[in-house]
Amino acid sequence: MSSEVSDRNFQETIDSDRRQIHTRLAGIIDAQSHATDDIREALRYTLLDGGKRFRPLLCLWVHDAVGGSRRPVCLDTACAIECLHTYSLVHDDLPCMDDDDQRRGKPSAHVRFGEAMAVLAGDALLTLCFEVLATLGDRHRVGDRLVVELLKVVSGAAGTGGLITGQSLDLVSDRLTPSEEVVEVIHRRKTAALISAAMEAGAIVGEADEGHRLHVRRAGILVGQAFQIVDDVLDVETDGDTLGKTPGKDVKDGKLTYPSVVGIEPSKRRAAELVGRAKGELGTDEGAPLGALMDMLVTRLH
Ligand code: GRG
Repeated sequence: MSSEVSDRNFQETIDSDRRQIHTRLAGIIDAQSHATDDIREALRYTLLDGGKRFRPLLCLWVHDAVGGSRRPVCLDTACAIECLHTYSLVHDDLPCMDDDDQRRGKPSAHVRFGEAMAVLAGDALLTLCFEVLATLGDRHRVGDRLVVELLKVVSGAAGTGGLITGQSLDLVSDRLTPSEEVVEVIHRRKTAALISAAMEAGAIVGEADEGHRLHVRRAGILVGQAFQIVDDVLDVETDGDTLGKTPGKDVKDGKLTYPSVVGIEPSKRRAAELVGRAKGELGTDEGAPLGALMDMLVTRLH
């Protein structure tokens, strides 16, 4: 998996793919013909305004890296995963969860629309993910087998095998005995599972063989762990404007984080090491776009 890429090409590709993701997400919301104006506004607010689009980019770039030829199918798949990710942020911010009133540089959904509407918008986004995946065959020439594979991988990351267990452990993490192992379990479930699923989904749509898929899945877990460590470090080191959410919240809430267990500098080193191992799994050269996207994770720290 490799191809040379200059900084300019890299940025242009990211910008162009982000525009495509945005346009497709807007189309997905517009197609919700029965949505009330309130729900449509909440969907547009949460999904279309902000977000780095890291998961859909990984999905698309893995598809390209394995030599896939179904970009439009992959764009729908990537957008479905972004819907699911956005649901998790909307529900994570609720007063009964992390109680955060800022997200993506603006008031959280429940602050802007009220709690009930935020719960509904999150539910709608979660459902939308599976609707978009289940109806891939209506819009593209894809077989049921591919659709079922995608549904398996994404639901596996969304349910008790991933986000739900990660979040439920995170909620009680101030009462867990601090250790690197415990933090890693939480990170694998609440963050790495979905990032890995996004990458594996790109490999599935790109028709990678089982061996290749396994490497992609492993790389996804490593990148996902690095991503959450970086997120934890940024929570300590960055101001609210740059972060787009309330800084220092993990410490205030007594959350178990990587920096709280091993310290800031070892956390940074660990994130860089995990990204290096992920690139090794993929066989990605320094200059290849997928490797550069992973590096972007760690360079967010400088
Ligand atoms: C089931 C009620 C209910 C809630 C579930 C599943 C869940 C809530 C929360 C998932 C846990 C979670 C939010 C983990 C954090 C992962 C993470 C680092 C999110 C931030 O991702 P970025 O930085 O965000 O990619 P942007 O805004 O750029 O998309």
